[in-house]
Amino acid sequence: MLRTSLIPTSHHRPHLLSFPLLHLRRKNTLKMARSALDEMTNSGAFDRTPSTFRNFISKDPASRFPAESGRYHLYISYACPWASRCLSYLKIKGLEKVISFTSVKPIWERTNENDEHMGWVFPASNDEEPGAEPDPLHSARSVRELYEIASTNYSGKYTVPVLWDKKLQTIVSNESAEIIRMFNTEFNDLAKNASLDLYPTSLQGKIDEVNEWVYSDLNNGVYKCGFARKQEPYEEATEKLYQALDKCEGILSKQRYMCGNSVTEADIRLFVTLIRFDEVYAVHFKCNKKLLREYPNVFNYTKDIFQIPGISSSVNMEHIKKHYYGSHPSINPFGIIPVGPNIDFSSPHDRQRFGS
Ligand SMILES: N[C@@H](CCC(=O)N[C@@H](CS)C(=O)NCC(=O)O)C(=O)O
Repeated sequence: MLRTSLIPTSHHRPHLLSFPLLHLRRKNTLKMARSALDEMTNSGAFDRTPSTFRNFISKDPASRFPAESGRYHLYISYACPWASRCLSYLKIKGLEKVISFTSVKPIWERTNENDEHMGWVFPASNDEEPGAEPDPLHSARSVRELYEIASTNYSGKYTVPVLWDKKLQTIVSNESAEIIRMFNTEFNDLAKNASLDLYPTSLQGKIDEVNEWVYSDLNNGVYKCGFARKQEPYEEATEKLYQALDKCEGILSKQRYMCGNSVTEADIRLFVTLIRFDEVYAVHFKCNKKLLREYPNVFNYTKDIFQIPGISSSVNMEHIKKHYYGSHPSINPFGIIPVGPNIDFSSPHDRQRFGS
């Protein structure tokens, strides 16, 4: 069986060569993190480990991973914001008939009887957990098993998303930021919505700039708040989080989307965090200084993105709530799921005031 190299093979994208060992040294551990709950520095701050499989699908038929209909499968969890951004792309680009997908169950379980690892697992049948399905390709019990099929010596985290190549029986990529770029451009000969470009050349500089602070202070920022084990890193992360939300509110009071008056990658990346904010992060990750609903522009904007055709089907709030409240016993030992607030993101918004 062909194995995918664990060293990034992104020779045409050299800036992506961020070898994980540097991070490991900083964390004073020679073992890679097995789960997000292990990703702590000595100061009690949360520090996310980089992804490992970094191959690219290309529209060039001669490439190792050419864009072909029916060849690739996307494994996701509806709960996970990184996986959800890939699913959002699959839907809005009209790739449902080209790339199949499967969601795991929302609550982490033991992945192997021989050790304590907790992670993503598949249901045994279609009825076990609405939205989740058994693995259609290998009947794997866990996402961990997929990584073990792809590589015999993998020792990192068993994360979703996983973009799987059915032909070479391996993982193409487990980095959502790169999977969405592939979905945006490389399948355009097969996509129903090929003309939608969420990373147009003219806006790339702007999108990259927004992505940078949105990633560190919001997407990852909520995790830094929630997983902090000391007061100081929690407060530092909270301060940056609310500065970033205030900045979004300012931008969105002047224009419909984050990079102007057309929707871009920056909006999809921001949306996956905003949609989880009041339902989960405000309570579970202690992001309660202000709620999303208290930011009129950001709140209406979240509804606006939710109502883009295809997006609402990438949001499964039941999985989202079950996962966070049920999978982090160090934060929520009894796994109680708060009953509220059940926001209706399909209700009217005021964003048409900027034009459509
Ligand atoms: N860099 C990855 C991050 C993915 C990630 O952290 N996924 C989380 C779920 S939200 C996961 O699968 N965690 C499993 C674990 O921590 O063991 C990406 O953006 O694709």
